[in-house]
This record gives sequence, structure tokens and C-alpha cells, in this order.
Amino acid sequence: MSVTRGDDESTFPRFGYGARALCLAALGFGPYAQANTSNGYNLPLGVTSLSRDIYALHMEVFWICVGIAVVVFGVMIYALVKFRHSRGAIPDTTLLHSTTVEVIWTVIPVVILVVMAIPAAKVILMMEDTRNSEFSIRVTAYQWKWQYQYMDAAEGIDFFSTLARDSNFARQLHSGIDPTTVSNYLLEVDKPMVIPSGTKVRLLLTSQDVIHAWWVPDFGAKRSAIPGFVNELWFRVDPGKEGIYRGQCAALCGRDHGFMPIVVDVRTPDDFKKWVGEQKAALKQATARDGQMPGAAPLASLPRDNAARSAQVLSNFP
Ligand SMILES: [Cu+2]
Repeated sequence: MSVTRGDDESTFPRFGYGARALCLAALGFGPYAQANTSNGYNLPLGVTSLSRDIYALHMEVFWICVGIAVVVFGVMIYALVKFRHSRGAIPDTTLLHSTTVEVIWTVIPVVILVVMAIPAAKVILMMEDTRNSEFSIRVTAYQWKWQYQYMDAAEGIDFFSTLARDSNFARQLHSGIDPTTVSNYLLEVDKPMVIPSGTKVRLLLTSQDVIHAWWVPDFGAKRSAIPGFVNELWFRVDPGKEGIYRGQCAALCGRDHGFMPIVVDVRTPDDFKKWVGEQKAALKQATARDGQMPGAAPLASLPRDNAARSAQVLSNFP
């Protein structure tokens, strides 16, 4: 299983685009399945310990279900064939109640449920454990974009991430642009979230309007962004798995719900540090430049809240 870097690398080399799209659409995956570690038929194995644990749990439960299906359908089909009417089978009308059978068909499912619940509880507890995170990003969802405000060592970096322009043009009704010609159609943004690999990253999720959900399948990460609440989410991308990972808003959040993708650019800690340095230098430059412009306030002095920020900027104009 390889990490696709989000370009047009295909995980289905033997099929044409049409057959592949049909296949994936039938399975409910859409164009999305090409841009992650999924083969289009199953959950992606992902690039974090969490995503692998989720995958293992999913497969464990899947095989238990297969086992149950084999046993139940096996007994059923055997009985249907062996005791069929044409072979002179006579129904046993005396067997009306059996305590033994009732106890068996209660105890066996309970045991199966407990066997499934123990590893499930372990994974859920791990998903919730945001302790000892190495740095945090505040994620605010809007109709229909994401705001990433870095904290800790990258404090001050603050930007919006919106659908890339070529996807946005192609998606318009009667745009005349064939979406298959747009690379990473609807899965590309203007400015991706950048994070370091091998680092426990915590996201603090909230929303400014309706309920959204931040979801990157390769990280095993999905959580709702709810107005008035702050939800936590964490992941640590394995070192050596640097690259571009894609996701989408996973809550039906309004008209343009399908047009707020998520792109995460995972870099080595050194490259990440370099990126933070560049961003901070650009911020400093912008602050100095804006400070000289008549009537404009330096960026850093503006309120962090978006509405208040817009109000203050607009108040500088007659
Ligand atoms: Cu949304």
C-alpha cells in the first residue's frame, strides 16, 4: 500500500477512468478514493497509528461478521436442503420451547459483543486522548471554508483555506470545463494546512455558523466542528510518510457543502520549521507594510474574530 501524494497517480492502473469512476461511484466512494491510501474498496490503512488501529478494529469486526454469516447461512442452507419436503421431511411439532437453546442463543451473541467491545473501547479511548500533544491548531469552519490559526511554536500564523480556483470555476453550472481535466477536482485548496510528521498535532475545532466536520481519512481523523463548542482531535503522521493528504467536510453544511475540501501538507520537522520561519517573516513584512498605509491598521493589531476584524477594516474607509 503506497502513499499517493495526491497527484493523478492511480491506484487502479488496469481500468480506464470511466470504469473506475463507475466502480467507485457504485461503492459510494466518488473521485475521492484515488487520492488516499484506500484501494477504493475498503477503509484506507492510513499513515497514523490511530488510522491503523481503526483499520485493524474494522477488519476484526468484519471477519467476525463473516464468521457469523458463514455459520448462520451454512446451518440454514444445510437444513433447507437436508430436510426438504420433497425428501419426505416431517416437521417436529412437539418442540415448542427449549430453555437450553434460549440460553445458548443469548450467551453466544453476548460473548461476541464483549469480544468486539474490548478492542473498540481501547481505540475510542486512544482517539480521545489528546494529552501530551506537541502543538495545536485552532480550526474554525465557515460556510464554506476553513480557518487555520496556529498556536504554540507557530503562534501568529493564521489563514483561510478555500477551494482552489480551477475547481471552483469548473464546478459552476455551464462552466464548459470538463472536471476530469482539472487535477484533484474539488479536492484542492488555495492554501493547505502544513504540519510536521512524527509530531502529535492537536486540532481545536469549532464553527462560526453551522455544523461542519473536519475529516482526513488517511489520518483516521474526523470530528464535528460545532458553533459554541470546541472539539479536540489529534493525530501523529508517521515519519517518512510526508506528503499531501486530502479530505473533505463530512457534515451536510449547506449549499456548497461539497466545495470545502481539506488538504494537509505533511513535512519533516525541519521543513516545517523552515515553513514557520517563512510564514512569520511574511507576516512581519505584511504588518510593516500595512502599518505604513494611511488608514490601515497593522494586521497583528486587528481582532482575531473575523466579523470584528472586517468591521474594523471597513471603518477605516469613509
Ligand atoms: Cu462544511
